[in-house]
Amino acid sequence: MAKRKLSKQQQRRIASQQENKIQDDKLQLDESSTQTARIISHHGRQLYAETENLEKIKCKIRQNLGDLACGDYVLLQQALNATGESQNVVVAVKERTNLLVKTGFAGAVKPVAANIGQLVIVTSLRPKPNPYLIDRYLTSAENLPAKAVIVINKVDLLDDETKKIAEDLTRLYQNIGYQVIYTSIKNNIGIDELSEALSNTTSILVGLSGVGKSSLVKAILPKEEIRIGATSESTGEGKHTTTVSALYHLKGNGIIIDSPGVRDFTPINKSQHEITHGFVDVRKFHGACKFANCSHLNEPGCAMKAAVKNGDLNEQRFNNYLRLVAEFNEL
Ligand SMILES: Nc1nc2c(ncn2[C@@H]2O[C@H](COP(=O)(O)OP(=O)(O)OP(=O)(O)O)[C@@H](O)[C@H]2O)c(=O)[nH]1
Ligand SMILES: [Mg+2]
Ligand SMILES: [Zn+2]
Repeated sequence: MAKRKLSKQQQRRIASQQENKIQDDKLQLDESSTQTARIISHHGRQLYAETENLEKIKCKIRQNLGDLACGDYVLLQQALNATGESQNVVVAVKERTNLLVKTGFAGAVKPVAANIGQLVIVTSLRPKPNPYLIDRYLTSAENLPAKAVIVINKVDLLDDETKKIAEDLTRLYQNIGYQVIYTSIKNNIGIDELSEALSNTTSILVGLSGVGKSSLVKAILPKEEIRIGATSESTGEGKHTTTVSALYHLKGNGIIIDSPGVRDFTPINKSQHEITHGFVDVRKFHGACKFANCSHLNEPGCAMKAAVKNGDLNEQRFNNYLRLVAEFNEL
């Protein structure tokens, strides 16, 4: 098969990545300079890490380290480059507690952020919340594992229609044990409650472009330089303003990572079992069906279908579960 030709943009990207990586045989590392740092942003050739005393350092990357992600803990060493200048080099990545990934172009798996304690799933009234997207993010959180919180932003835009949407969402997710926070940047609602929910862990804000993730970070940390983007007048969708995950310190003991908005998000599940585990309300009925290999579609004695009928399991959640399983099986 003929090799696919790389586009100019791809060639440039590969060249710049190569330029940023240092071949080991040209490295003169100073081991006495070793220090631990955490990656605060990483994009193509640009990598910034923060040392334990909160110094921000631009770094080069040693070859063959694999993918690095915002939130990774790394070891830095100083090294002399060919012209005798000292530079900081990432020489090793510490073991991760977890890694949030997403599927990129042509199904490629792309790291989003590492060592995450909490997923903050940000939705808004414009663009409207998509419960299936929320459920897919929740499965990721359950499997990372990480805590999950749901934010409904832009509540200043509440009207009769969106009020019902917001109330239904809140009831649904609170019933199964998730915290739901209403926020508005415009009317300064819920910012304190959100800040409180972010303490003592590393949280990442995820969700569609334009829901206001960066605006929330900016509201909590007004001094940080953070880009906020306009949304489309007609659809309310964002224009993918944030392009790189970036990590910030909160005043208390928390860390927040702002991430680029998505068009869609498909969790990378390794098995159907992971999907079941990802639905906290569905998994309670796992193993209770009459047939051990029940597909929960038409078999008699299905405990999940019975639970939906009795009102013990929300129908929309169950349908989203079946939909995710069906999509997984199609792959
Ligand atoms: N009415 C209203 N608008 C808001 C609120 N929060 C954010 N916005 C607006 O929503 C738009 C998008 O905000 P961003 O913070 O850039 O959204 P984002 O989620 O970071 O978007 P990406 O970086 O593209 O993923 C901007 O025009 C904000 O001013 C809010 O509470 N109410
Ligand atoms: Mg943003
Ligand atoms: Zn069943």
